[in-house]
Amino acid sequence: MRAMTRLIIASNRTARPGEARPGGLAVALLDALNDRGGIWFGWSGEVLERETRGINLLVDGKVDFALANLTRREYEGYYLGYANRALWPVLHYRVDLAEFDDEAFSIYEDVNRRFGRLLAQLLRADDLVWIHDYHFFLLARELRYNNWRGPTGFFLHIPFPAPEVFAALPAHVQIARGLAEHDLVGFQTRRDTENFRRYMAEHHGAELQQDGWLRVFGRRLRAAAFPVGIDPDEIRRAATDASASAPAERLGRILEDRALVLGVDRMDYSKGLPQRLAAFGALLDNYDQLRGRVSYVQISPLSREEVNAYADLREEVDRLAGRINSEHADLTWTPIRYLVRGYPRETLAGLYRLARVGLVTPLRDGMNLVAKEFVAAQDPEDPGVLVLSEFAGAAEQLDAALLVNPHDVNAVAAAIWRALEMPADERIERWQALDSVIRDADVARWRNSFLDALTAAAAETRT
Ligand code: GDG
Repeated sequence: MRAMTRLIIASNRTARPGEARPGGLAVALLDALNDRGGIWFGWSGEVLERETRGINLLVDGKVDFALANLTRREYEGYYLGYANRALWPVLHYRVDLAEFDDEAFSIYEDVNRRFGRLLAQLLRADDLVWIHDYHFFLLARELRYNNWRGPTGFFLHIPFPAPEVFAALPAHVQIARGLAEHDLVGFQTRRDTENFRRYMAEHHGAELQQDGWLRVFGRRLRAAAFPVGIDPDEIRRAATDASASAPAERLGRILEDRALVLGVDRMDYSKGLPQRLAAFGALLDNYDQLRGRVSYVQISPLSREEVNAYADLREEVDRLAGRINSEHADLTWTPIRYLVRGYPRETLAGLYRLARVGLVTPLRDGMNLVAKEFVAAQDPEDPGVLVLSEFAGAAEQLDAALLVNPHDVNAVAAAIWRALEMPADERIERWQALDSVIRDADVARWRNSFLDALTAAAAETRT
């Protein structure tokens, strides 16, 4: 019997053995690697002051972790500079926040080249290569340059914006050429997929064919949507586990009979935190009967603090939370608990379950897994209500949530009010619809459908 093809995953960060328990997505990728055997290739997380070459191999059962370090200059140019100061904002429609620096792009290119050469050395003829996310737009190009001809897929975890926005990137042509080197390019939503196809047609004369296929730059490739899912059972177990319920119970006692409104987001300008706080402020202004009856907990672990836009955001959110509290609090009630730190996964799951309302209102989001985790953690007999931004990728699937425009502060306030007042039968009905979506489109289905589509696409491009 022929051995199963090895799976090779490339992503900027990996879930290497011995690190803090990774979330559902990393576990799902690890499961696939454990099934087939393979390599997880990426950055080690180490930044070295001096030159760094080569790769560290860590072997864990059937999985090899192949990790490369970055120099300080690479970390600043590739990671902070290009990936986080140019690509992240533009792909989230924030051209206003983007910093375009030719040197940063050239370091990004160099890191993709160096990593591509390192990865090419590890590949065997019948491997299957799956590249993740915007850090590695140019990796496949380097693999091809190093004579790698095997099946190669790419998945973008963040939005692919409207063509007019994507084309603002000074290097968009190089990136388009890089993407065209894959057999399959996967996106979170149908909208992202359409944006990509329209961009390829309008800017590069791509011929758009049936079933997501396109012909461009002398190659044929397929673009399709594969919405990322979660492992609902893992979250449900965590939410009902004792270790989760202990902190949630403590919080429950502090809240007494106040309704909990919960937000959980990395501190990132894509998540719409200032708008959300303003909406909560408007809720308190507009519905006086809520005074003392509702408590909003916002958990926001810091990220990318070295990027100015993130430091500015933190200041703005600090200021807004402080102001709303000072306007509305009294001796026995603080409306907002704003926590700039992370919590263990179990604790989060317990809090999701305790919450009456889950507030997920990003201005743009590839998918948003918090929305799905919130649904999975609910008590089926007494579920909370999800208030979800129409600009999260998840809205394409979770249309039984209360969908809102996160920029419309009064409308978000009204949706929170409606969620707080919603009768049990409507809550249950909406929750059942949401739960059946997240169960059906779970993370295993995401992974398997991508890998099947990649195998099929590669077979087709080679006939
Ligand atoms: C990108 C895309 C896309 C959050 N706070 C804590 C914590 N988390 C966990 C959540 C969730 C994950 O982090 C966040 O995932 P999201 O999907 O919400 O957002 P991004 O980090 O921006 O992820 C996004 C995703 O990639 C996958 O494709 O959905 O659109 O932007 O799992 O639970 N986990 C712990 N403590 C925290 O305080 N342990």
